[in-house]
Amino acid sequence: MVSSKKNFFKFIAMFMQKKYSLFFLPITFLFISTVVVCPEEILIPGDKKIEDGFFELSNKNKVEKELHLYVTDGYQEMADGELVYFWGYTHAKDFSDVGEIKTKEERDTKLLPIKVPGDEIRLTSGKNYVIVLHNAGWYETEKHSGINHVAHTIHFHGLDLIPAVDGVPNLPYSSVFPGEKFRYFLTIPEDLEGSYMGHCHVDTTNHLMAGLYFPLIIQKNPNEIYGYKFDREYTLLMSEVDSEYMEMLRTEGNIRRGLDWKSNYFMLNGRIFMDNLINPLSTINDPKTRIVAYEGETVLIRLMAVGYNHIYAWHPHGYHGLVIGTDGRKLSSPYEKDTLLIGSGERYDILYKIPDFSSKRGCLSCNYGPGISLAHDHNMMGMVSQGIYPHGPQTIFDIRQKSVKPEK
Ligand SMILES: [Cu+2]
Repeated sequence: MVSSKKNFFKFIAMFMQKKYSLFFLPITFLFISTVVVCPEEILIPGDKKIEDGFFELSNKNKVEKELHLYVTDGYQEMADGELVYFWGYTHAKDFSDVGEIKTKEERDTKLLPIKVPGDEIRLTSGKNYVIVLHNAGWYETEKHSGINHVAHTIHFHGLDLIPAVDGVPNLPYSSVFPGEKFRYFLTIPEDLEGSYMGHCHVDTTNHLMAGLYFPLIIQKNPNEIYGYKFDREYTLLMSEVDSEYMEMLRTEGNIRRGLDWKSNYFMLNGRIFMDNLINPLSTINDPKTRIVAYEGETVLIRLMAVGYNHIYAWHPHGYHGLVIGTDGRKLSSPYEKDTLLIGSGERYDILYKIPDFSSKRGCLSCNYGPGISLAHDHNMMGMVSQGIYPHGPQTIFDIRQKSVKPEK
């Protein structure tokens, strides 16, 4: 090896004495810097090496859980009766492995229908996880649609991971094509907690906006975050969709029309509010979106946003929330807000203390007590899905008396 290196440099020296060496000089240096200076190994080691390193780092060889996520397409009914074509992360019961999906029949029998956003994933600090992404393929598209063979990834938004499991295509791994799968090895640090998201990072304008996102929660202890205790928690993910653009993807699949996107639905946990209060698909009739609490309790809201260009303005009537964390970090100086702007990718952890009405009512008109009050997007564009007010990201705080038995 030593002698071959010697010969190599001897050859370069001889070459440099030739007249035409000036012409080749830049190429020569480029060659030398590539072969001699850069390491022979590729930047990121292969899948097996990542796995070995993962187990070595984890120090226990123990995986807390292996979760299987499947990407496919489908329809979601909105509260105004419209069926919107979406892409989504879904799964089988308990996120178990049901193998590769090859037909629509297999998909519909083995997997839950897609939901936008995808179901929340909750991981525990200090544990190891393997998340397996399966591309289950498209089954609702026109045959000639340009999206029939697209690939996907999972980007764990906010977790600051190494490139190998960061979900950016070809950095260094190819994204996951129909029929393929990919394993993401995650070691969650002991000191990490908070609110995060997962989303696809392939052709992100199309894949993210089409519905490929889900809330990801890192929890140290139940009913506690950043040292604060709470009684109940709600994850509220605000997002937008252009149902006409989605229909274009389904039929034609021209992914180069990203700038044509014009959202006509603004959603809270994938739903819109309806003025018909008993509409079962409305935000307020979803137990994950209607904020129910009892006098004297503390409620944590994990607010998240996914968007094209909409900035949401989260505004609960009657309550100032204490913002204690953002983007997976504890705030050293928490602050109170009744209107909180949130843009695509951001997360806020907000505590709402519901006073005990009987002992802490401050004034006759203060809205602290049992009853219902509104919470909505104060960016008015968001409050007009399909052009109709108040069909947007709006829900209610439903505060109940202590004497009524709480439903945990
Ligand atoms: Cu994707």
